[in-house]
Amino acid sequence: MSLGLAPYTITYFPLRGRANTLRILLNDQGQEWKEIVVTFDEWHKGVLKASCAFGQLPIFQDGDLVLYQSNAMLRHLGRKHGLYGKNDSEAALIDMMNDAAEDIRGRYVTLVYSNFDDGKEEYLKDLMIRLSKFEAILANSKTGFLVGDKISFADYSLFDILLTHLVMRSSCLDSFPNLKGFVERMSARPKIKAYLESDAYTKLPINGNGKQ
Ligand code: GTB
Repeated sequence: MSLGLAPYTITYFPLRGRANTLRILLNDQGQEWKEIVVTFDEWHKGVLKASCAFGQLPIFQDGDLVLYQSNAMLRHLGRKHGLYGKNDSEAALIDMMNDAAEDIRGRYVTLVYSNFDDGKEEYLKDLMIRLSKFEAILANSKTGFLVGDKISFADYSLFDILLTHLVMRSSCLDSFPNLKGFVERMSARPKIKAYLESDAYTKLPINGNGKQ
């Protein structure tokens, strides 16, 4: 994972958070990368934050290219590793799927960092509506992927956000057989399976405030 010749570097907190989809994708694609772990103490000194384009982590480096914004990183890897569909129409649909997964993630982050204990039950009700939309999309998929006949970066995004919500409420997919099947298939991909069983995954909290 972090050999000297790794072309990629992820700089992030010791969290799953916004780096986990990237790590799942890179593992599944057999890529190597280096991790630079930033402690919260280091971050609060403010020097690194001031140097970040938008004042936030993660940072993703691909040689001389330095990226901020986790979804731009996913799209970059999508383009580089054949995870962005086979034509412009599929690419547009993959963007759409990733944006819908991001809508869920954004709401999740707001809940976790602002109103977790009081807002959780209301949040889960809304989540069910959002998940039902993905359930219908997968029910219509002939391949089990969100778009086309091949995995895309949006599949990794959806998978990660589903794993996160299974931690929050282990029954959240019980009425969504297609989403359940999707999680099972993604989890069984050999490199993803190995990653999900590794300390690199199991020992990291999802969020920085102990909520999950
Ligand atoms: N839009 C940016 C991106 O996608 O990269 C958002 C980046 C961001 O929110 N970074 C946060 C940060 O740097 C850490 S991720 N905070 C420090 C600061 O602002 O000073 C927080 C987080 C935790 C867990 C999830 N999750 O589970 O999905 C998502 C985000």
